[in-house]
Amino acid sequence: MKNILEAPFLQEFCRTASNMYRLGWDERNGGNISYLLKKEEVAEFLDLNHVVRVIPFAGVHNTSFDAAPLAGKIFLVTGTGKYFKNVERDPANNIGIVRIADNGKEVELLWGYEDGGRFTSEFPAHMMSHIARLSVDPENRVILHCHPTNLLAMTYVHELDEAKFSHTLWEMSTECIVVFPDGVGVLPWMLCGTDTIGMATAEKMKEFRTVIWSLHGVYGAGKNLDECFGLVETCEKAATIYNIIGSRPIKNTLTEDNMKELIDLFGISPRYDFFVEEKYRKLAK
Ligand code: 2HA
Ligand code: ZN
Repeated sequence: MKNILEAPFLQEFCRTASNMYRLGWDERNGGNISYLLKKEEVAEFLDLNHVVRVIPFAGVHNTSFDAAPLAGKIFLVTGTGKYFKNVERDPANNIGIVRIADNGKEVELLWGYEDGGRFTSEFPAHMMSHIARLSVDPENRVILHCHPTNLLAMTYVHELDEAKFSHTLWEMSTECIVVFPDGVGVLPWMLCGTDTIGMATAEKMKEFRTVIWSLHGVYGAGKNLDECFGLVETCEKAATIYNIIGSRPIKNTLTEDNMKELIDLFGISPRYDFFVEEKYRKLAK
């Protein structure tokens, strides 16, 4: 059996947590990541018949969430109360590898959380989001939550209308419409760590890979850690530009005609219903 601390998927996970910390997206114990692993890749490093302990979902928060659609799937997940700052230095205490039990109500710990810890309090939101993303994209493996400063600031001053919020982000740099043509979903402030916000997030995840939690942070989804990280990074960059502009008068911006040129060049299909001009709105499915 190879050393789990040398597993490429674990090392990449740790580096991602460090990068998120250094960018200021994960202060204190803020944020969480769940990464759907391939059984074969885990089997090279861990005995899949050895369950360290069984952890019920219900813990800090009560949950009626049923993870049965994910039964048997293995996830690498950040621990509750743990700091992203410490993940890379001490993975065994700060993250864990868990398998969803057949009853859909608990997980089997295969490795990690060595100080007796457990998965993030946002676990139901993560698992519900995985179920939602997998239903529209079987390749989706990552759900990531964090508190990027500028996106968060933007939710204090921008209307929380999904179409307007997405459009503003698209205007803030040329790359945006290419990286997230699906726009961003926006939820109002809701109590975190609950099934309710989990279900609302998952519902949005059927349409969007990015879901803004107003006055709190963001959820991102993706096929791999790089793609998911890059998505949040691009949204956060756009929000940074929005905040730097502030209330100064706009003299130039990306127009919808500019966006259409990018759409045609990259062969993407954006949320045309988020456009303003009728000639583009007509193209909405
Ligand atoms: O895990 O970010 O939303 C800490 C959080 C909760
Ligand atoms: Zn949070």
